[in-house]
Amino acid sequence: MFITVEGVEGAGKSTLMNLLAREFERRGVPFVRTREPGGCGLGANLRPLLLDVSSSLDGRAELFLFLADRAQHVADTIRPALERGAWVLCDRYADSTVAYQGYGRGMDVEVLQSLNDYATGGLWPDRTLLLDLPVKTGLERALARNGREGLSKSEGRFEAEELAFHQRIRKGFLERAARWPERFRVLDALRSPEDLLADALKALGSLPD
Ligand code: Z5A
Repeated sequence: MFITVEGVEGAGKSTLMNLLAREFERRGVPFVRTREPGGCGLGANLRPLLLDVSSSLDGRAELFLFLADRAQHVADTIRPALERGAWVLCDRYADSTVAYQGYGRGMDVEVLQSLNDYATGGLWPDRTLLLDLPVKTGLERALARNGREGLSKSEGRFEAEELAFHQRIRKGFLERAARWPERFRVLDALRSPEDLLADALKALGSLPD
């Protein structure tokens, strides 16, 4: 089972991933936890280029770096895990490319859909948990977390975008969820982490107890 967690900045994806991972361990479910960008060796090298505020990437160059990361990630990590019967829990994946580079940066979303197909060999998640909340709340949460944890501002290239950029991304995610209702589950990210975990487990359905 291939599960992705998506959403705007500060929606709570990492927090939910932590809780889900703990729950999978408790239930003895074999799983691999991973993320994009940076879930494989190539991605770890690309991540600073993609997120560093000081890198001035052309939009198309940015797109192909995300796609290169994804192609390698699928080949090295995701497909092998699925083939040996493990669950894969991935923080962001192909829907982020359509939301950010498509709705956010204005690239053609149907072209991006095809490029994602090509990069992944047609591998789409079985279930996508979309954590939805007003973008202002998400950005406030992300900023507060960065301040508290003293995180480097060098990873803030996307956070630094204007509010309208993030609003287009939220809209993009929601449109995708409406287009593929069998794959997506939209979760209210304003709920507490514990309530969100319960919602997520319900949305996943077939986990052993
Ligand atoms: N990107 C792209 O453009 N194209 C692509 O194809 C891909 C990605 C794959 C990756 O950044 C960036 O790359 C991303 C999109 C772009 N944009 N940015 N930035 P990243 O991996 O560094 O970060 P992220 O994926 O965006 O995660 P995030 O926004 O930094 O955070 P999060 O994981 O969603 O949230 P969190 O860290 O779990 O929580 C944030 C804070 O809120 C924290 O203090 C929590 O304690 C708090 N929190 C969490 N949940 C709750 C609830 N339920 N209630 C209250 N407070 C909460």
